[in-house]
Amino acid sequence: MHRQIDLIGVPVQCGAGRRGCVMGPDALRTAGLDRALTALGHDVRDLGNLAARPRDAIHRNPAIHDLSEAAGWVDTIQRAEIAPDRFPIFLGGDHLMAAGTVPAMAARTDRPLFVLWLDAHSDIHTLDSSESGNLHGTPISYVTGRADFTPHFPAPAATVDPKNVCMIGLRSVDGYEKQALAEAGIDTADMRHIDEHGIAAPLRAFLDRVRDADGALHVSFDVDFLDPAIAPAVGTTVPGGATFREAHLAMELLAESGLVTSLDLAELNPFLDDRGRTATLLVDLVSSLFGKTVLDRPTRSRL
Ligand code: HAR
Ligand code: MN
Ligand code: MN
Ligand code: MN
Repeated sequence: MHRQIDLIGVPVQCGAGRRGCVMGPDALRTAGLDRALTALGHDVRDLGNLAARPRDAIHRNPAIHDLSEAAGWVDTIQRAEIAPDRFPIFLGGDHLMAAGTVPAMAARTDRPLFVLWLDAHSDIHTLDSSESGNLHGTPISYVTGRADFTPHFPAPAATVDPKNVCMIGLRSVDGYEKQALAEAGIDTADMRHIDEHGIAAPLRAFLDRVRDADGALHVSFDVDFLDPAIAPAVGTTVPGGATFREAHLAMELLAESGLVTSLDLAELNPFLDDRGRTATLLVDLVSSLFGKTVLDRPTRSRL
């Protein structure tokens, strides 16, 4: 499928506990994301980076840091002009970016928005429950509307039904988050599930749901979804992540589905990379998501 793609840099780093994600968009550019997509026959524009102005915000939880800057980013991303007919790839930036991109994508479409959250973490803390104070651990609560983040953050431009969120790759979920996931009715496949059933089973089941609902699908890809042995450039590595093969299979199934309408590449911290190998791997995975294959095969649309 030929796509019209916009690359949009979102160099937010204040949501993470360590600095470096500010360089993420440029590392993805340096690794050749635009060239790889162009070589696959897509039409690619690089729209450069967004820039945020802080909006005044303070919160009673003393752990929360950089709230004003974070609120500025969430506001800026949701106000960004995003072409309705093109496929945006948001180049992060830490995962706080999703508090901007997901509401923006939900507001952009008339169809129900579904979110595939590929991550070691569930990022479902609230401003009150966060113990680390790292706001990249909170976007799911904000975008589903399960917690009110106003007046600190702007009200989300649109929210996502938590039942339309599927998380794959989980392996670092604390007690608060475990309960929140269950209460919200979020679809989850943790690493044990993947070990037992493979990555294709939960992903295909979710894609069937998206198709049946005629939904739009936003994929939010956190680099720590991947095993740290293949993707060291992330501040919050957790052992036991998705392998090279599992990640490629997931991208190929997503490509085959034809359902994906937008993508986040989150948490790449080039300061921690090993000669650009994580950024290069991401470009390769995105290529698979945009149609790169080994051999052609008859499309299998349903299980
Ligand atoms: N639950 C932890 C916290 O609140 C982990 C934060 C999330 N880290 C990420 N996001 N990299 O996926 O701090
Ligand atoms: Mn995350
Ligand atoms: Mn994570
Ligand atoms: Mn099915």
